[in-house]
Amino acid sequence: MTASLRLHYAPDNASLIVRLALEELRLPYVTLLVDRQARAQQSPEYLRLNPNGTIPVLETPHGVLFETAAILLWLADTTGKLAPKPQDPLRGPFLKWLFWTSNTLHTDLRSYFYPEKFIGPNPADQSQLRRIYRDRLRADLHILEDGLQHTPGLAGAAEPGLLDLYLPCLMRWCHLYANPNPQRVPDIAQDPADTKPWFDLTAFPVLFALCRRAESRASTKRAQIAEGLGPTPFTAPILALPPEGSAT
Ligand SMILES: N[C@@H](CCC(=O)N[C@@H](CS)C(=O)NCC(=O)O)C(=O)O
Repeated sequence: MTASLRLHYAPDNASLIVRLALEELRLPYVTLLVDRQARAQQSPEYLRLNPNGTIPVLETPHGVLFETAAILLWLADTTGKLAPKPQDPLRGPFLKWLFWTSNTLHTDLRSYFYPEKFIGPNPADQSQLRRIYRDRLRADLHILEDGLQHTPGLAGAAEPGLLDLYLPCLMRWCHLYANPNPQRVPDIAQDPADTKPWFDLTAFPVLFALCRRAESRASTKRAQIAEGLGPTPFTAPILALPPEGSAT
C-alpha cells in the first residue's frame, strides 16, 4: 500500500507535519506541489480532493484523506507506530492532546494567520481578531506546557510519537508569525495588534526541549532540505527558502 501514498503539499504548510511522519516511518511517498502563489488549493482539481481547500491532502489506498490529525492517526494506525496502542494507559491522554492540538492550538493559529478568512477585508476587524487569537494562543501555550509536564512519556521521549512531530511545527509557526520580519510578512508586521513579538519558546521548557530534540532527528533533516527550513527550524526558525513553491 505504501508505494501509492501521494502527499499534496506546499512548503512550510501543515503538510510539513505529514511529511515528518512519512519520513519518520520511512514510507515511500511522492509529493505534489500545491502552488499557493497561483491559489492552486482553490482549483477545481484540488477541491475535488479536499473541498475545504486546505493543505495537506494524502492520497492513500484507503481513499483521499484530509485533516492533518486524521492523516497522522491513519498513518499511526496502519503502521502500528508513532502512537500508544489502544490498551496502553497513555492512549487516552495521547488522544486528548492530539485532538486538542488539532482542534484548539492549530485552529487558533489558523485564525491568527488568516483573519481575513473569518472576519473579512476590513483591517481594523482583522486586527481585533488577531488580538483575540493572540491572547488565546498565549493561554493555549501555557495549557500545553502544563499538560505535557504532568503527562510523562506522552512526548519528548527518545522514540518520537505524533505529538513530537506535530507540536514543533506549531511552535515554528508561532515564532515566525508572532515575531514577524517586516520585510517578509508585512501584513502581520504592520498590524497594530502585533507591534511587539509575543512568543518566546524559552519560556516553555518542555516545549523547548521537544523542539530541540526534534531538530536532531534524521526525518527533520530530510524535511529541512526538501522544504528549505533553515538550520534550526523549531528552536530559532527563519522563513522557509524552499527549492520549489512557496509557503504563502
Ligand atoms: N484543519 C486543517 C488545517 C490545515 C491548514 O490550515 N492548512 C493551511 C496551510 S498551513 C492552508 O491550507 N492554507 C491555505 C488556505 O487556507 O487557503 C488541517 O488540519 O489539515
